[in-house]
Amino acid sequence: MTAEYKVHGSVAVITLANPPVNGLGLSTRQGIVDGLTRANDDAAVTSIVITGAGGAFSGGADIKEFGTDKSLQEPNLHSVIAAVENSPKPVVAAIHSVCMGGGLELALGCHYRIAAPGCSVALPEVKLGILPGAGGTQRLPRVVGVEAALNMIVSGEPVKSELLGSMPGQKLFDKMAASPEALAAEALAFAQSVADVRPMPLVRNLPCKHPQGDAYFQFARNMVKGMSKNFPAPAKCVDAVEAATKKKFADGLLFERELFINLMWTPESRSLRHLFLAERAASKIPDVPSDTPKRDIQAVAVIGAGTMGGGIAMNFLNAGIPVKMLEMKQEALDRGIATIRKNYEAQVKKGKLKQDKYEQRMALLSTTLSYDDLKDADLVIEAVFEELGVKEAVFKQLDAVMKPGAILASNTSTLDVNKIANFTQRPQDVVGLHFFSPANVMKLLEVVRGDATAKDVLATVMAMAKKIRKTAVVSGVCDGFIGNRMIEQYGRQGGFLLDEGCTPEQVDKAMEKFGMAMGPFRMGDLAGNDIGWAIRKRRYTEKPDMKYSKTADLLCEKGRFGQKTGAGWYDYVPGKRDAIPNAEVVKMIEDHRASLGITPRKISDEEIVQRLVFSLVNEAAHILEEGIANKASDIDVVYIFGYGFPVHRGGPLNYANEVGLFNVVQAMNRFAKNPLDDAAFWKPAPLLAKLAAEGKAFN
Ligand code: T1G
Repeated sequence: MTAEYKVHGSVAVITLANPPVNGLGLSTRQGIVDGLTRANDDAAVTSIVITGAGGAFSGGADIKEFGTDKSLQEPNLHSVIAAVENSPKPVVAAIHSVCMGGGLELALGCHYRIAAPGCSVALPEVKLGILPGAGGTQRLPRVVGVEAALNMIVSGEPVKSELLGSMPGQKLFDKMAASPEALAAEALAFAQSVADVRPMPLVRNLPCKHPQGDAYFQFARNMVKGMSKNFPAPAKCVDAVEAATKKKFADGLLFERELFINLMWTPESRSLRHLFLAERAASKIPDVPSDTPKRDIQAVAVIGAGTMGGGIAMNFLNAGIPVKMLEMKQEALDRGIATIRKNYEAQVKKGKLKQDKYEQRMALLSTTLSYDDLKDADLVIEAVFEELGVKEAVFKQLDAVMKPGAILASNTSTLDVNKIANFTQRPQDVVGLHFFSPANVMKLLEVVRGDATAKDVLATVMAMAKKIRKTAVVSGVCDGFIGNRMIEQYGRQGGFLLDEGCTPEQVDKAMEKFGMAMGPFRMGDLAGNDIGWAIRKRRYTEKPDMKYSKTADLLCEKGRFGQKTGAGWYDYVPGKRDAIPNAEVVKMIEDHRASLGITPRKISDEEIVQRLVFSLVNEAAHILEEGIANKASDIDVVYIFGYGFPVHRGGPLNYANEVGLFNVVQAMNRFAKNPLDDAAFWKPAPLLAKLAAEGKAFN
């Protein structure tokens, strides 16, 4: 049982013990009910305390149980809370560290609550596309007030216990413990002190009103509408809290339950729950045990003070880790430092960073022109020009000066990490750390595992990624790793669509309506069309039979590289990012189409979305088959955190599962019949074909 029972004098203590966060899974729920029964059957016991072992009171319902019978099996959370409220002896919740979701709802069902300071208190269900489903929307407004409760429920953000405990008129906490260490003893004393108090207080019996209810909830609906594009849950949170002010408690509970169950089955909630677990699963590498010893990273060196090098350095400075930057010339160093300063000063100006924090971070940054000065760094990250010869020179120098055990990382976005590792005598210490631009902003980090990369190096960089607040995904070595390899197919489809009759604007609008942060052509203009041009030029020699539209090359031959040249697929006004359609570009596309003898056809948004997204899916299936990615959910994480794939779709493979792999393959078979497309590419990857034939999904 994942709940322990122990009697201290006349107080029975039920301790939730379901690591890591005391999720209220079936076994824990059963343990609470059994503990209550034992306590109420024991004449020597006069009051009861419920608390949590380890680093949490409770992180809420067990997310891993969602969608399984266990999550609904009795005693479900409603029944547990009813058992607490109906206990003939008073039940005191002693909360600390983390009290979230169903954990807070359990505490709200108790007769009393005592909290340690520093506890994060939240109802974060909205972040999973649902709403509190065990009375949170009905009880929380009764103890902290309607507006504070609605803010917490719609935002899902944690509030510190001491702040809630100091709110005038609050009834959430009957007592604040002096400290987390004092909580246990104070809870026992408090439980003894209320043993004979009758009637025992119940949150459900408290009134719940708002003086200007209709006006306030109308205001709340307007506010929520703006923030919840693509997500139904926030608006339902408002409905549920409004019900608390208008319905009897029991009716409000039923109304909440109905909203909860409906939201649970929305694709948006499935996507959010998938991503919650996917992001955490990404840090687990199948053949690298979680207890693998990690190397100590106290000092970092960055080679190259350009855009990437500067952004990479900032991540470590932000985490309080000293960085030494190396360049070939002083003026390059000066430029790099100036850019870092400019970035921080912009944050200070916006009030996102305090001046003293900015100065602390800059104090951790030093520069040098000499490799010898890097020898004490524990990790060095190379961010120089993307050319193998340049990397070779750098890694040979690093191999000569870096201390034994230092980790040598390359920020390469396409080059072969095995080749780079073999420029050194220590390939086991070499790894790829592919940051995404802007490196100090984008959360995604592709950790590229070379054939020789040591397991402790992987464990170290995965832990380091969490420390610098990156979401890291392990990739094997191939051209483009996971994200860029897939985006190349996505870009190819975009080109074919132009040849067949679309304008850049039509394709972009279709993808932005699907939910992409940016369509492929606006994204090309942002990243620089010359990057794709360079890759295609390489492809034309490496893979001469790979089919490409020539339109993008025609655009680049005009020097239209995108925002950085003021014009690309679209025109740009200096200082603004608005993409302004350009008639000449459209004419260039039409003329090129005519030169190919193609009669343009009207292409639906649905076909645009399917060809672009399913091209990602098919390439991803190959990546999985080849073992480049460890699991399907890792690929979704890459696309959500690195390429602006819509969160409410859960990632390309989650989306394919929602469409149904049978339907994905059917669509691909249709695309393969299009003579202007690439039939060979649309042959379903064997893994995809197998899953579709078996009626299965990417797991
Ligand atoms: N259920 C199951 N596992 C959970 C969990 C949960 N609620 N919360 C965290 N974990 C696991 C997580 O998967 C990871 O596992 C480990 O704990 C550490 O997580 C009826 C229905 C609690 C603030 O949404 O916000 O109650 O990877 O890396 O940074 O109304 O986890 O080690 O195997 O995030 O210290 C509502 C979600 C549920 C809270 C801790 N509760 N969790 O953060 O660690 S719905 C939530 C968090 C609900 C009721 C409804 C955070 C945390 P692994 P971590 P952390």
